[in-house]
Amino acid sequence: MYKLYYAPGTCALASHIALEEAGADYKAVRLDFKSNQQSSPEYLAINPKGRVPALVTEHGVLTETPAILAFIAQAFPQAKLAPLGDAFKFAEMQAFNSYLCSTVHVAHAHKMRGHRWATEESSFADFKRMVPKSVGAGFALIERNMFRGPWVMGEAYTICDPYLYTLGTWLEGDSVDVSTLPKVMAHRKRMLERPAVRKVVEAEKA
Ligand SMILES: N[C@@H](CCC(=O)N[C@@H](CS)C(=O)NCC(=O)O)C(=O)O
Repeated sequence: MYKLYYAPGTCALASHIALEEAGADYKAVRLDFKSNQQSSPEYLAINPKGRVPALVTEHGVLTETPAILAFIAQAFPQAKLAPLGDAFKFAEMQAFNSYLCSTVHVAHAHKMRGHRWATEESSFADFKRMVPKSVGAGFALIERNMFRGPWVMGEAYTICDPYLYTLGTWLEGDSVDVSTLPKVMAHRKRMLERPAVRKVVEAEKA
């Protein structure tokens, strides 16, 4: 059985949804960020990065959302969560997820985690002020150039969809004007029509 370490409201939601969509046998293990459980010696022994998600598999522990999502898609081919037989399409999907991981998520992190990049209090305030603009720019590009519809990659639902959905749930908190993102917002709604998505969202709330 797989074990997914997560915390509510985090990027781990994407992997959680993908496991559910894949019909995987898994257990979701919640970490309490308020008590900094992600930095406890017990968790650092599992994931020395001190972050979620971490997926414990029979082969070892996987971290980094794009890697976990690609693993799930390949480990459960019957779930059809990726174009497994097409190297170019698979790479396009990875390009989308890499953009979310390395650009959009990192822009968002400047709101709460400024200490990763600076020491001055004034820098943190500046980082925070920039978030609506930097996260907004990432999503504007997705809205304008990257999102195909009705799913991220077009007609087929892929592992890009739970990831976009997850980062999309942060938009209002990041003070991004969501009225400028009609496709992204319609996608967010469309995702909630999927039983697996609703199940995981409810489970993370409980
Ligand atoms: N690049 C990683 C980022 C993981 C990450 O930063 N996770 C956040 C939650 S969204 C976290 O665990 N933060 C805890 C901390 O910084 O202490 C991924 O995509 O999986």
